[in-house]
Amino acid sequence: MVQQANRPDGPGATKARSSTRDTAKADLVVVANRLPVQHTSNQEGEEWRPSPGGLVSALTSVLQNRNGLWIGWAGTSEHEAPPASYEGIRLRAIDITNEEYENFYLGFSNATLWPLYHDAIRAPTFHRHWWQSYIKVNLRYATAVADSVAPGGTVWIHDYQLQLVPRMLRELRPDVRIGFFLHIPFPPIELFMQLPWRREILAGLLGADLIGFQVPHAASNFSRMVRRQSAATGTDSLLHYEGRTIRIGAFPISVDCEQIVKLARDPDIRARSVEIRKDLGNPEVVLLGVDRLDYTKGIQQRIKAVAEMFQDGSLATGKHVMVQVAVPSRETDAHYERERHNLEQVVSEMNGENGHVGMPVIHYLHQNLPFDELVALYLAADVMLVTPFRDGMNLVAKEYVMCRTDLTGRLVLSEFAGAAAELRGAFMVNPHDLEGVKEAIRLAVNAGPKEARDRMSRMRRKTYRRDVYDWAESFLLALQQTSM
Ligand code: GDG
Repeated sequence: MVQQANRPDGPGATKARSSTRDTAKADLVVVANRLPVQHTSNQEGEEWRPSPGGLVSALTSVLQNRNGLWIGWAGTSEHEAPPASYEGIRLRAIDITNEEYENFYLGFSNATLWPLYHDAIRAPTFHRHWWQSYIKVNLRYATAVADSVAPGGTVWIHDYQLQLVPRMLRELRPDVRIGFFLHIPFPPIELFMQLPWRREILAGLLGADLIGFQVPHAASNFSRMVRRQSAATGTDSLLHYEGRTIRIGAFPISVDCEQIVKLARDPDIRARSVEIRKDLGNPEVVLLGVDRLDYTKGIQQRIKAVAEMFQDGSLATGKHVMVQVAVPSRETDAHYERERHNLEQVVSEMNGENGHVGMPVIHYLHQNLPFDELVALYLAADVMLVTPFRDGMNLVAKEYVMCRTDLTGRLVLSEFAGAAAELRGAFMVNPHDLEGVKEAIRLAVNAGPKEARDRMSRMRRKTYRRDVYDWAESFLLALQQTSM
């Protein structure tokens, strides 16, 4: 992966997991479901590598400057322990048993909270034993943090898997400053009310001094919910609860703009994008989708729209080609298995009905690609299709925009992605409205160079203004300014 060139097991990395306990307590602790390293095996052997992505780079950089520690699950219990340090920051691994993986992770996190927080696109499942496991694992994280953070230190907790940690940690360590950031949407009141443990989740979050969301709408959903369900009073941005003041705000996440622009200008990657277009038969227009294979991303619906356009003649075989990358995700979950099965059926129908020999209309990759290959694809694509039914932000949209240094390329974007609030130059769609999606694709495909340029430069200016490093710094600054 190009995004993170330095290896966590390189010179200076130590191997013993317990060594984190021997060193001084950390001034800043990041707590996330996963550590920033992942175990990989290839022909050369096995190793721990940095997890790709701008989030890891940004959090690593703030931790490096502040005697930092990252606490999370290594993603496996079958291999040797992860390194005790990475890029000058210490790592502390949380153990999760196979049973907890089933109940806490696949169960409560991904089959209860994930669908509930994404507008219940799939019916959320509620099981009491999943909830018990969620409490148990959250307490394990909270205890590890309490044991690792310096007096008066700062703790930044991430995402929906760890919503009870703020309160648990406050009870163990009232001296520390606690921030929480939710990467996914916070649902409207009517949906959140379904959760049998809604009060406990809200109380868990209210243990923080600052609670951050991707967009103002999510922040206000949360504040209104809290005022209705608890003794908290206040406004959308400031709550008073149990004698404390809690700040609520929107902190839209972004990407590593400089890094992406650098890759987009790399001659090898540019040459690769030309090669990709050639391999696709040098069509007039390449349409691209890149998503984790997840039912929230609207992949099938988008492919259906494109298929209908081939049928009604607005797209033509040979002249227009679509590429869909669907990155394997949560494969042991039945919902995801079904999603993959249905998606592959739609893809093969589309090719069966519209393709010619040696000329499919959609190229489908169920793979995790190296990031520079992804950049080459972004460069090869004339029209990027990002049509989730609901998405906290959607970084793919921002990555595409940052890659288009020559101001070409058009983005079709769901109004239900957090990114829609910033990327106003996109062709906006309601992904549930198939005719509307087709019309937006038609407009994007046929947009003239001047219109495309105006739209793209508007989106690039906006994205450039705040990258992922600014996001991390602004959250931590707001956290430092909270009253304790
Ligand atoms: C959650 C929220 C929020 C994709 N395919 C490959 C690959 N990717 C990378 C992309 C991008 C990331 O994965 C996907 O990020 P998204 O934001 O689009 O979506 P989620 O995974 O659902 O993320 C989301 C985000 O958290 C951050 O807060 O925006 O709303 O759901 O960076 O580049 N990377 C590589 N190979 C691939 O094949 N290397």
